[in-house]
Amino acid sequence: MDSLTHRPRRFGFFSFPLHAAVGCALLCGACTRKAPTGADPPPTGEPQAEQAKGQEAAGAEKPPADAARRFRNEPLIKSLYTADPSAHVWGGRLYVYPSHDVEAGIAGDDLGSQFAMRDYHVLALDSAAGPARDLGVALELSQVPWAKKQMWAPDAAEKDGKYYLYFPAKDREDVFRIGVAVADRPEGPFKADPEPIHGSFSIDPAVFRDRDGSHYLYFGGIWGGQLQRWKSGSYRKDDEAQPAPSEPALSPQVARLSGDLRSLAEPVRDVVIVDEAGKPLLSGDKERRFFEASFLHVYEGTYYFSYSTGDTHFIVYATGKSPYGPFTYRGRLLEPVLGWTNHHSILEYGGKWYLFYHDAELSGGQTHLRNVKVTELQHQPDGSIVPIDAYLD
Ligand code: FUB
Repeated sequence: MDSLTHRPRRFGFFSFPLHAAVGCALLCGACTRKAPTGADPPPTGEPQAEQAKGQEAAGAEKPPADAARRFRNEPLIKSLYTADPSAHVWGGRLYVYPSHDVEAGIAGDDLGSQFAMRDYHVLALDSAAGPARDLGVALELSQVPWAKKQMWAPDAAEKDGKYYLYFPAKDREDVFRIGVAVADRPEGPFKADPEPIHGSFSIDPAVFRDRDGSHYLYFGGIWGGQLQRWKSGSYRKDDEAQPAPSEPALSPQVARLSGDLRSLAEPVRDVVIVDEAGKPLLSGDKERRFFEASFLHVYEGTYYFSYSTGDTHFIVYATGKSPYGPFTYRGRLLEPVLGWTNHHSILEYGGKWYLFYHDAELSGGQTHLRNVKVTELQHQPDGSIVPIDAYLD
């Protein structure tokens, strides 16, 4: 299927999508696409008036041609808005650590200011098909001494019966850092370390445990994720420039974690993603280059690094022989979803592989009000992944 025929039309980075207007029509039953059931309570903390404000912004637009398409999967939970799902199995049980989206009444911009999340909830699933149950608030912004705002995509790890929540947030100087918080139970409550992880920066932490028990922290995101401000090696507030289109793209970052999982055991290094000729992907190669949402999994001894291409809206993957890379680009694994962002995790459970992802079905297409979903993922005998379309037709 030609992805261009169903790519949602969007206006600026993280800005309000055209689909929001479509959402109004869907909720009125005007289209055939599945709409949130009327019996569901409105998500907590998101006043209807605030949602309507957003819908007016795109109200003048006409629905795109793909508005009548049916979604492949249902939201895992409808009582709150969730995004950026990091799924784990602890003690044989499935948990999801998502972002908790809220309507903060902040206008969308290219830095993602409207993503003004203030806490994390943990979800539990009784089966991979869902639904998910909300286990409550695991960590709040007010409990993190160094953080000022914007609790973005988290991840979690477990070691020796302790649970570790990794999360990005802006510090008092509006610099994104990555923090860690520790709990005795998967659902928290988590207690945050007083300072962010030394040497961390940018967004979207993802923790990978290798077979030898070592843990690696991947992170980074361009544009609102501020990775470009660090390209000189130190933070430059006004340096928003990406490399020239013919230059190598900015790389995601990785470092091995120390044994207590609360600090970096080594200097951060670039995760280099190369093309089939071994050349680093270029900044102008927007359908393949890294944007945000790092994730690493291993399948049959091969390391798969997957990520979002951001402004082209794909989840793509690259493979390598080490958790450090380099990784060779292999292809797309998730086509664009409803909403601007695309963010995922991949997990084996009960002998099958699953992709956890999000879209904005529940809010009718409001990019900053998303919902997590799950679908099965297939590795083929040659190691490639069968690309997933979030729509049925
Ligand atoms: O949820 C806020 C941001 O949107 C995440 O950090 C990105 O990965 C994107 O999903």
